[in-house]
Amino acid sequence: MSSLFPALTEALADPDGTAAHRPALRFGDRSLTYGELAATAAPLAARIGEAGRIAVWATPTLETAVAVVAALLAGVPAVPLNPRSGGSELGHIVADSAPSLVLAAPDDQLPAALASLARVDIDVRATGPATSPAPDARHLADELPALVVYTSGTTGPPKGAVIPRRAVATTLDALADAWRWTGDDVLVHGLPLFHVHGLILGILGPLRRGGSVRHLGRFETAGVTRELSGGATMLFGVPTMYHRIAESLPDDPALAKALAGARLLVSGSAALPMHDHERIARATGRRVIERYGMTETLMNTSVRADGEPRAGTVGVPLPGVELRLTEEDGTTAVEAYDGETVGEIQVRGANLFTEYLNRPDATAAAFTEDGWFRTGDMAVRDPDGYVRIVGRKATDLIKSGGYKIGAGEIENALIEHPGVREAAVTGEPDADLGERIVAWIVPSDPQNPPSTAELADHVADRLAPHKRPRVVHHLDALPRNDMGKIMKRALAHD
Ligand code: MCA
Ligand code: AMP
Repeated sequence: MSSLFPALTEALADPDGTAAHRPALRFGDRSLTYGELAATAAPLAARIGEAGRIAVWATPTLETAVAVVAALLAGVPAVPLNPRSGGSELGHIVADSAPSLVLAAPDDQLPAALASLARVDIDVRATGPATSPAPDARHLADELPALVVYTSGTTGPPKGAVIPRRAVATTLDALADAWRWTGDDVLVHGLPLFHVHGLILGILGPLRRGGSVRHLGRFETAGVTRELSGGATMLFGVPTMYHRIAESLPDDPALAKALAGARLLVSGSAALPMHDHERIARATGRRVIERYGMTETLMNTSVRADGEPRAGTVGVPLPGVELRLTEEDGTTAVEAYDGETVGEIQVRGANLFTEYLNRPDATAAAFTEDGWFRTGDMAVRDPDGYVRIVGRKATDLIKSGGYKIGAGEIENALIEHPGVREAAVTGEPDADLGERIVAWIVPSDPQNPPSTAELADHVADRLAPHKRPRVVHHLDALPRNDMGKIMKRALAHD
């Protein structure tokens, strides 16, 4: 396949050319031009070129961006790790993905779960011969994995979605078409770099266009104001970020002015509530547009830059994405475009992942016989094709802060606490997070139940802080049906 990053290839070929001097990445006060990125990523690529698969300690820093670009230049699949992951989650990901080494910034302290891996430090100031590592063409074939991104299911530990190079290229080019996204755009965001949204869209997206990205390190409205008033043209965020923006707007005219001047404000990873859409539109005169994607499919639909920014919808299928709604049987297509017939969204196209690593069973279950991927998201279609997501099939998947979290993985972690005899986890509406995680536990000793903080720390230490329960209810017993299955709907309505 041709280069994923033409501007970088150009900078490699001509280190003194115009392309080489264009800004590529900025994190705080550290930045790299395309020439500098080429000069630091190419030697790193040469160094890791023989590795089978590499892990990247994916802090929100320049180092992570350089590491992933180096892996892509080398044709070596990268597994981004959440640096806040707890021991059992990291242990699972490392055992499952079996990387041969981990790339980290020189001063990163790596946890015990990574102790068995060889470590290569990422030195963003190191330069080598500005030549391409010229990896074997075999390594750069379309179907070969670019990234393995771990994503939660309803039960069990996260699964590694294997994302091939063609899916990355396809999705980014489809978004370029939908958003009129060019090398002149300057993106600002504060998303984590171990998921599709922050890493593929937020870092690889600008690099594929030959444009630039300014990462905020951590999301803050002050950073959004600063960057959008200082030349940035686009903002990406999850609904929680737009909610916080909407909350700040009444007292922050500079933020309103900065947003009003942006070319495109894009929200994704979960539904942006209508109330936040309206508050932002009123204060800035600008509409946030939504796009809909998934780790396994990358991006499926979007409101187009030249289309009607219809709030409450995720727009229309992107170029090259086949989208259908199906009836309960999962195979009969819903023909209606009436804004009310609900069906499961299924998609096909070059934007899709190839498989779940080491999980042929899960991969097979995710596709229909004729190759449609079952998203589990439920939607209706307006007469002109705009898609409205109305819910999801599995109640055991929770979206909190834009992170997908499986109830089962939290239940398994809670049960490991000596003070917990039984546990069930649900999501409930939360104005800031979309949904908050609620744990329903039967304590081992009803007189002395573990505190909410203790259970939150327990889950954060094993899994990740964003998976911690925010509310804990104590019960004498979990409601079960005749088969012994926990009746979660009864819990949520208590
Ligand atoms: C709190 N913290 C703890 C504990 N409690 N740490 C350890 N143990 C505890 N018990 C820490 C947290 O780590 C964090 O640290 C701080 O306290 C506050 O945490 P929290 O309140 O949970 O979150 P927040 O900082 O308020 O974060 C809100 C957020 C975040 C910034 C919106 O949720 C976020 O970044 N979401 C993005 C999710 C995302 O990118 N999803 C994409 C996947 P500290 O303050 O130091 O940080 S979906 C996707 O990719 C698909 C393809 C798509 O469609 O996009
Ligand atoms: P993840 O598995 O973490 O990649 O999250 C993918 C899921 O996020 C999808 O299956 C949807 O449920 C949800 N999602 C992503 N974008 C949107 C959106 N704009 N509106 C509603 N849900 C979304």
